[in-house]
Amino acid sequence: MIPLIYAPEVAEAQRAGQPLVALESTIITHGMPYPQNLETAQAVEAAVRKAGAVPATCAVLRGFLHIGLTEAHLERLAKARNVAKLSRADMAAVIAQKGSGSLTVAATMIAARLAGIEVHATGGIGGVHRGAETTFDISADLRELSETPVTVVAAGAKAILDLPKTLEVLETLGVPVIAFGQDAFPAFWSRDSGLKAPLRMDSPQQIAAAHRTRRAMGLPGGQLVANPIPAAHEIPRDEIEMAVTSALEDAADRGLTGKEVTPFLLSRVYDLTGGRSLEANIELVLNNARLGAQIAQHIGTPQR
Ligand code: PSU
Ligand code: MN
Repeated sequence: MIPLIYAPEVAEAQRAGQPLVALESTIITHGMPYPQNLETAQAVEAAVRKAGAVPATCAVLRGFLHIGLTEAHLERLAKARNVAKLSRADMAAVIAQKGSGSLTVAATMIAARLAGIEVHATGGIGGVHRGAETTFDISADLRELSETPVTVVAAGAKAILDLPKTLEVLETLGVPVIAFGQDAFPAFWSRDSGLKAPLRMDSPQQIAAAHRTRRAMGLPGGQLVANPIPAAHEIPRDEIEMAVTSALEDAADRGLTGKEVTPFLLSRVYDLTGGRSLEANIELVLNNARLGAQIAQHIGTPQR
C-alpha cells in the first residue's frame, strides 16, 4: 500500500470529477527564498482555482505522500530548513523510512500519476546541465517525462542549463516539446531561447487533445508544454547570461555535484540579479498555473 493522503479539497474534486493540477514543492523549499516561496505557493494555488481547476501541491511528510497540502503544511514547508529534495531515485526510500521531503518535477509526476492527475504546472524543469559531457549531470525530470503520462507546463528551461542539449535529449526520449503560442522554445526569464521548439500549439484544447491521443495510443510518458513568460515580465537574455556565467563559476569553484547543483545556481542567480529575477519567476509560475488549469479542464475527468 502506498501511504497517500489527499487534502480535503482534492478528495472532494476527485469525487466530483473536477479538473486537478498537480504542483511541485521543491520550488518552495529550494527554488525561492522565504517569504516569497510561501506567497508564491499560495498565489499559484489561487490562480489554479480562479482558472477553474483544483490545485494539489505534492510533498512527502513523515512517510505519507500528500496530494494537496493544507495552509499549515505549506507554511511549515516554506519555513523549514534542510528539507530533502526528492526525485524518482529517493522518493520511495524516504517514504519507506517515514521521512519527509519536497518533490521535484519528476517526483511530482509520479505522485500525480498515483493520484490520477494528468497535468502538472511548475516554473522550470530540470534538464541537461552545461558541461554535462564531463559531469553527466542530466536531471531525472527528462526521463520522467518519457515514462510518466503527465502533461507538464513550464516556462521552458533555465539558462543555467544547456538548452540545445536539453532539447536533443527530450527528442531522443520521445518527449513532445510544445511551445505555446509561438515557434520559439522559451528560456524561462526570456520568451525566446533562440531555438525553435519541435512543436507549437495555440490553445489549451489542442494540448489536451494531444494528451488524450497519446493516452489512447498507449504511449507511455507525458508532454512538455513550454509556456513563454508574459512579455511585461521578461528579462532580456544578455542580462541574465552575466549572472548565470558567474553562478556557474561559483558552483565549479565549490565543486558542487548531484542534487545540490540546481538549488545553488538558482539562489546565486537571484542574489546576482536582485529582486528582478525572482519577480519574473513568480509571474511565470502563475502564468503556467493558469494554462495548466485550462488544459486540465479540456482533458476532462481523470481516468484511473
Ligand atoms: N528549475 C527552476 N526552478 C526549480 C527547479 C528547476 O527553474 O525550482 C527545481 C524543480 O523542482 C526541478 C528540479 O524538478 O529543480 C530539478 O533538479 P535536478 O536538476 O537536480 O533534477
Ligand atoms: Mn542534476
